[in-house]
Order: sequence, then C-alpha cells, then structure tokens
Amino acid sequence: DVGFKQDLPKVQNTFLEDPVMASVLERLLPTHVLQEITPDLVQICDWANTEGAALLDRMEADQPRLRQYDSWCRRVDELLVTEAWNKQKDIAAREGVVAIAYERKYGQYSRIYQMAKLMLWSTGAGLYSCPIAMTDGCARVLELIGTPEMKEQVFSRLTSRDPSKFFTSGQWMTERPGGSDVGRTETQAVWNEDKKAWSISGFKWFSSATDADVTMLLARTHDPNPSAAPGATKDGSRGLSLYLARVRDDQGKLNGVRIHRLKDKVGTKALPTAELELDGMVAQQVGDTYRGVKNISAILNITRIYCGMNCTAVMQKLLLGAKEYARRREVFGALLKDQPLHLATLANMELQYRATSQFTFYCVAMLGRIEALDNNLPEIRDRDIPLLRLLTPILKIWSAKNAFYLSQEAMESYGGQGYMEETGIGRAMRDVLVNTIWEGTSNVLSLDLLRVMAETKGEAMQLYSDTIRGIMAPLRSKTPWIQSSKSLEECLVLIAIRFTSYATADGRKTLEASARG
Ligand code: MFK
Ligand code: FAD
Repeated sequence: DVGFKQDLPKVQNTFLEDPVMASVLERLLPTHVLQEITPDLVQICDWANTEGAALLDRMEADQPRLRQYDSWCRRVDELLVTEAWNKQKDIAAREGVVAIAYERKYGQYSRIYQMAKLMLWSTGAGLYSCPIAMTDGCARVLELIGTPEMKEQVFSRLTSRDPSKFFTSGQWMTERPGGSDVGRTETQAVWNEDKKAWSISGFKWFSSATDADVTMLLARTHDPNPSAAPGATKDGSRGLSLYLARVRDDQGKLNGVRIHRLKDKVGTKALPTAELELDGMVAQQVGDTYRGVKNISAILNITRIYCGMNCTAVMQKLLLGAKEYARRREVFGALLKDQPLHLATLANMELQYRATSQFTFYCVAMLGRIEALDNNLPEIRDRDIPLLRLLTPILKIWSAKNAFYLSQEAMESYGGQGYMEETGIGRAMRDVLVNTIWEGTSNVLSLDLLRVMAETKGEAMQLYSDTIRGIMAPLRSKTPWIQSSKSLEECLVLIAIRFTSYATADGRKTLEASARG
C-alpha cells in the first residue's frame, strides 16, 4: 500500500457551503422566515449526506423488478421495489416535502421554502423526486377543481405528513401513438351506471410511478348523453377528459391494470417506469368533460418547475464537488484551483449554475404568490400569471440543457476518475438527461411558448421584456459592462425567442432541406 493516494473530496452540507442558494433565499424571503426555516434546511442536507446517500446506493444496487406470474402461472403483476425506495416515501411524508407547499404556513413564501427543501432533499432522495413532483401536481389539480369528496379522501393524503396516510400519484398521459401529441390517445372511458364510475381501458406506454397509490390520467370520453350513439367519442385532444383513479385497492390488488413490462432505460434506473394495459380501471372524472388537456396542464406546469429544481440541484451538487476536488488535486506544481484555464472552466460552470438557480427560484416565487394570494389582485392577474405561464417552458428547456452541459464539464474536471461510476457523475448525467424529454421535449415546449405568445397576443412577451428591463435598470448604474452593453435586454428576449426554433437565419432553409433528405 505505497505511493500517492489522492485526498478524498470532503462531503459538504450543500446549504451551508453554497453562497448562491443562501443569496437567492436572502433576496426572496423575509428575514424571519429564512431564520425560522434555516435549521430545517441544514438538517435535511445532513440527512441527504448520511441516510439519504446510503438509501440511494441501495436503490441503485437493487433496482425495481416485475414478478408477472406466481409459481402456478397465475398473472400477479407484482412490482418489487426496494425497501430503500419505500423508506424514501415515508421520509418524504415526514419531512413534508409536498405538505409544506399546501399548509401555507408562510403564505406566498411557503413554495420557496418547499422548493428549497426539496432541492436539498433530492440529493439524498434521487429519483423519488419524480413521484413527489407528480404528487404535488395532482394535489394542485384537486385543490383547484377536485370535488369535496376528492379533497377529503385524496388531497388530504397527498399533502399528509403522516407516512401511514401519505399517498403518491402518477400522471398517465403518454401512449404509443403519441406522447407530445396526446390528441392521439386511444384509451377510452365508458360510464358504468352500476358502479357510478368511469371504466377506463387502453394502453399507457410510460408510467413512472407504477407503485403510486393514485393516478391522474387522460382518456377519450364516450358521450354519456343517453341520446348519443353508443361509443360516440370526439377526435383529437378535445375529446379527452381527466380522470382520477386508485392504482390498487386497500388489499394491494391492481385496479384493472396489467403491468406489461418495466422499461429498460438509459438512466433513472431506480424509478419503476412501466408499460400498462388498462382494462376496466374504475375512475372518477376530474373537472369538465372534454377539458382533459387544459385540466391536466396544472400538473404539467408544476412538474416542469420541478424539472428546473431538479436540474438546479444536480448542478449545485456537481459544481460543489468539482470545486472541492480542485482545492485538493495538484497538477503541474499547483492546485487545480490555481490553474487559470481550469479556473475559467469552473467559473463558467458557476455562471450556468447561478443563472439556473436564480431563474428557477424566480419562477417558484411567482408560483407561491399565485397559489397563496388573491388571483384578482392586478399584480397577480396581469403580471404573475401570464409571466409564469411564459417562463415555465423556457425554464424547463434552459435548465435541462444547461444541467447536462454542466454534468459533462463536472465529469471532465475530475479527469479519468470522473468517468468512473464510483464518483456518481455518470449516474447524475444519465439521470439529468431525461429532463430534456419527460414533461415535454424541448421543441414541444418551444411550441408551447409560441402558444402563450399567440394566446396573449404578445402581451406575455412584452411583460417579460419589461421585467428584464426592470431587473437590469439598477444593475446598469452599478455595473459598467452592463451599461456599455446597449442591447442586453434585447439579448435576453432573444434567448426566449431562440427556444421557439423560429429565430430566422439565411442558412436555415438549406439546413432544413438537407435534414429532410
Ligand atoms: C424532478 C422532476 C420530475 C418530473 C416528473 C416527471 C415524470 C414523467 C412524467 C411525464 O413525462 S408525464 C407526460 C408529460 N407529457 C407532456 O408533457 C406532453 C407534452 N405535450 C404538450 O405539452 C402539448 O403541447 C399538449 C399535449 C399540451 C398539446 O395538446 P393539444 O390539445 O394539441 O394542445 P392545445 O389544443 O393547444 O391546448 C389545449 C388547451 O390546453 C388550450 O386551452 P384552451 O382549450 O382553453 O384554448 C391550451 O391553452 C391549454 N394548455 C396547453 N398547455 C398548457 C395549457 N394551459 C396551461 N398550461 C399549459 N402548459
Ligand atoms: P414524440 O412525441 O413522438 O416525439 C419525438 C420527437 O418529435 C421529439 O424530438 C419531439 O421534440 C419531436 N416533436 C414532436 N412534436 C413536434 C412538433 N410539433 N414539432 C417539432 N418537433 C416535434 N409519460 C407519462 O405520461 N407518464 C409518465 O410517468 C412518464 N414517465 C416517463 C419516464 C421516462 C424515463 C421517460 C423517458 C418518459 C416518460 N414519459 C411519461 C413519457 C414522456 O413524457 C414522453 O416520452 C414525451 O412527452 C415525448 O413523447 P413521445 O415519446 O411520444 O415522443
């Protein structure tokens, strides 16, 4: 056991070590709120570094499995998840990672507290943040349009801190004919008069939270009007309604669901994503008939912010790790941190992380105001609501692309060791990559941005541009390089436009012709 041994990077309490997160929270939260929540944020980081890290290793080592038949060839479709995965559920409940947002102890600031805690919690909870995102989205839909019964029986459990009561939710939209284009949904919902419920049959191509207690799903509604022809449906997305269903009953028996197989994924291995056949799943309709896409969009808009939060968390962890390594690794007679070119790389990563975390929490703060304050206040109705609607797809795309870029730089910054699974960077990279696809691909969200611009007749874009000007104005007087950059706000507006994929360039036509073949 002779020769050089590299110092191990020190495990850090991310909240205490990261000046960026502290400054974001100091700016957005009243001092007394920040003081009150700080011990909770510190303890959740300590948990993530100890019990959370151990659970993550177990979740990765012992991935979910499907036992389809019992020994006598009866179809059982038993989803086997690890004890560590189930433990994450209990911890999520106890720590109130969904509950904090709905208890609203701190009014509009509760969302900021919840997302900050989630961000730190997720470094020890890993992919469990996925069912939590959908649970939060489902809670929001029920809060907005659920029946009193749904609120009492389901919402109260989605937002419970009691592990024995806590429910998680799935979100089943994607089908084989279309994930982006859900108007191609084949799944059908037929009213069952005896059960006084909807009976749902079809095939859901991706279900991430197959162990969830309940799920929100889209299906094509058979016209319940007695004078309508049997089986009459409407085409496209305007024929879809939103449904809420238990996935299993109290005895654990699946509610008209067959699990075809688990997906063999590039990453997110600890997450049980499955293909599901639905055959008479008993469900209740949520909100108006044929308004399924509009109604489920409340989930999409929450989970898309979660994607931003998840990317920020990954960037934070990888950046702190890369900086810590640079303080210990010596090359060509100096520590890495003192090698100018490496420092420039770290600085660039830091810039990406800072921009992403500011952007994420800017959106979270607006979400908090919309949820906790009267939506008829002019600043909510005319500013926060349209602005958040516009910024959410941009945040989702921007953070997903940046986080993948940063994870590649983080890997390289450890040299060869970065490519080793032991550092966990490869896993982080594979996992974070999915944020470009789930909850809407980049191009689909670019088109969503166009949808908002069209629906608001350009007013949302104008709001964005005015807001950027407002943010830049005080900075201009303090920061000479901003003063000299005349068109900075125009540049920021262009960032948004770029994501619409419609920024014109002369060479574009040639490239498109070549791509078409
Ligand atoms: C840590 C993070 C973890 C996150 C968990 C991830 C787990 C994985 C879960 C999934 O991936 S679930 C599946 C997610 N699927 C998608 O995100 C689908 C992507 N496709 C789209 O978003 C399409 O744009 C869309 C399905 C919405 C297109 O459908 P349509 O019906 O062709 O759109 P249309 O007709 O433009 O919109 C219908 C209505 O919805 C319109 O309102 P009106 O009827 O009142 O005019 C739209 O304005 C409204 N709408 C659409 N998107 C909206 C929205 N409203 C508010 N917010 C939105 N985002
Ligand atoms: P398609 O819609 O076929 O897209 C293919 C390509 O076409 C993409 O590049 C897309 O950007 C592009 N495209 C589509 N429309 C346009 C357009 N109009 N203009 C330009 N380009 C376009 N779904 C669920 O419902 N529930 C889940 O729990 C769930 N979990 C998932 C977990 C994982 C790990 C993954 C990878 C996916 C999951 N999904 C889930 C599915 C995911 O939401 C879809 O894969 C995604 O929305 C894309 O749909 P698609 O696969 O049908 O691709």
